[in-house]
Amino acid sequence: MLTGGMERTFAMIKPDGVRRGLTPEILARIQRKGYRVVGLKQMVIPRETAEAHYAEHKERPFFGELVSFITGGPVVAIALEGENAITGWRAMMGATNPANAAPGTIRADFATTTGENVTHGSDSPESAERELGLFFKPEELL
Ligand code: RTP
Ligand code: MG
Repeated sequence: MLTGGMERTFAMIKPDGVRRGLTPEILARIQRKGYRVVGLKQMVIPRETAEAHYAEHKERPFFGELVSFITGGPVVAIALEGENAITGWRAMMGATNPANAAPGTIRADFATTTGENVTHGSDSPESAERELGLFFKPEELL
């Protein structure tokens, strides 16, 4: 097997997804795709972690709402490993706005609004490393 494109990425089931009981469905999709779960925990994100996670959006008008939403209930934080996992997981999620998400993607299948769009995925290798470091200690990745 070629392993040159092996990557780790940070995936998250957002509070709306957890609240709606979508965790098993989303984990099943990850398993069927063939990614390896190398870290997983259900947690309420501390405000400081949420602000750091979404720091790129600090000046955007929706930042306050975004931080309130993401800290407003438990999430499932997941470290995924697989061939091209960063872009592959983003492809499984679909576009940020569910109205633009391709059929069969998580956001097309389970979400109706941009604000509450069920999952998160790192958008680059740099983001993946940064976000995995925010949510997991090295010894939690197995
Ligand atoms: P994410 O970071 O959560 O995986 O989503 P993304 O890359 O597809 O989208 P991004 O541009 O990074 O935006 C982060 C999250 O902010 C919320 N958002 N709200 N009201 C709005 O116009 C707006 N725009 C973005 C969404 O929850 C989006 O996932
Ligand atoms: Mg993003």
